[in-house]
Amino acid sequence: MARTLLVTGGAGFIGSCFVLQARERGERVINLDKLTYAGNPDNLASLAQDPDHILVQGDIGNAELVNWLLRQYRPDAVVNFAAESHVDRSILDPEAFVRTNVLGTSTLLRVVKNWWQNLDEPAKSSFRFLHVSTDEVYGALKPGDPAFCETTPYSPNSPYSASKAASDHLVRAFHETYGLPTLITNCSNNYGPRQFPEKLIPLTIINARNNRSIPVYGTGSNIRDWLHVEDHCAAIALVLEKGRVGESYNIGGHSARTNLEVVQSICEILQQEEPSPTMYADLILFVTDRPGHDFRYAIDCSKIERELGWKPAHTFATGLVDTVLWYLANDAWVENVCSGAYLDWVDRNYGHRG
Ligand code: NAD
Ligand code: TDX
Repeated sequence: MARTLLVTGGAGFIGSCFVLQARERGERVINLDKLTYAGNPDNLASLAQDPDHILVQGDIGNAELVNWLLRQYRPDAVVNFAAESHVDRSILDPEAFVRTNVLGTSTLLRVVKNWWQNLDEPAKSSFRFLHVSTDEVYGALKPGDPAFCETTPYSPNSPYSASKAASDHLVRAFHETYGLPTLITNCSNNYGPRQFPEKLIPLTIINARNNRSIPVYGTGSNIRDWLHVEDHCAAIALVLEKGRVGESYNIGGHSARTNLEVVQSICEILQQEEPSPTMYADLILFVTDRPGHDFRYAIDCSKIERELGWKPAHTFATGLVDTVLWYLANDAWVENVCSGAYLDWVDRNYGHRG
């Protein structure tokens, strides 16, 4: 029988990509998603008639619901994407991040652990709980520092990364204390189709196309390592299949760029695809920096490459072109997510930056 996965947060940007890939592999997916502003069933429109994708609206912190789903569907693995994911929102409302990322993950772990303890062999030893985390838990690097590896001490700087770090520690503790067969992945900045436009790359594409200014925090010299979402999800599937229980795996794209380089590249691609009489790059506006803005992230992903044979399939150059083309071709998706609630956010985050 095909494997069953309980995926949480599977209507978001990365989770939906993982769900689509899982269905291509023939796995049955139970998708538990609260459908916050970031959760979008349109991301899964191609699965609307698929009986092996079951979308359940609900919270990972709802113990009764999670318990019922486990008993009803008996998943072979839980893959936890559910989170509040935007650093700027965590600066304006940290508690929402503690509620889902810390308390929600804690409840999910407890309920899954209680259910797992009563499984018979071989289901018990083959079960996996995979937690999707971020490179931001390691803190910020200075220009010449070596890239983050799995043994780099945690040193989170934003309420978002602190809440993700706390959830990683809980996952680790459930393995050490109860023997729950856990795995953690820590990845760098994702990009690709269906990313909510609060994040730098889709925000830049959408603002430029609408002739609105492109806000670059500070001087634009902060560095991120960009990973295509499909490469990230392929890596998660590999860790789920072959990763060593109790371990964590870093996943990166070998594509470190300054924010200004990223924004300028997008403007060049747009100029090529939809030439504008005024240059898109003229829309770049340097605005007040993000408080506590991490200067640089870089991922050493030699462990997953060496142990599991993973390599990213996309280069940033082609991946970025494909991403811009996806946004150009999907006006209806863009219009749908740029709703009233999103406009409120734009006002709250950018209104005071000048
Ligand atoms: P996203 O914000 O696009 O999606 C998050 C999803 O979780 C949404 O569908 C939302 O409705 C759902 N959700 C939120 N709270 C929930 C709750 N309490 N119960 C159930 N569902 C809930 O985020 P994303 O970019 O797809 O990120 C997915 C995961 O990957 C997160 O854990 C994030 O920390 C991690 N991550 C993201 C990136 C990135 O670059 N986007 C990088 C590293 C790690
Ligand atoms: O308007 C903007 N202007 C700007 O200069 C925004 C929204 C961002 N930025 C900068 C801040 C960052 O240095 O661009 C960089 C990328 O910003 P985000 O897209 O907000 O991502 P980041 O803060 O790096 O975090 C992302 O990667 C790690 C995800 O949102 C996290 O969920 C993930 O864990």
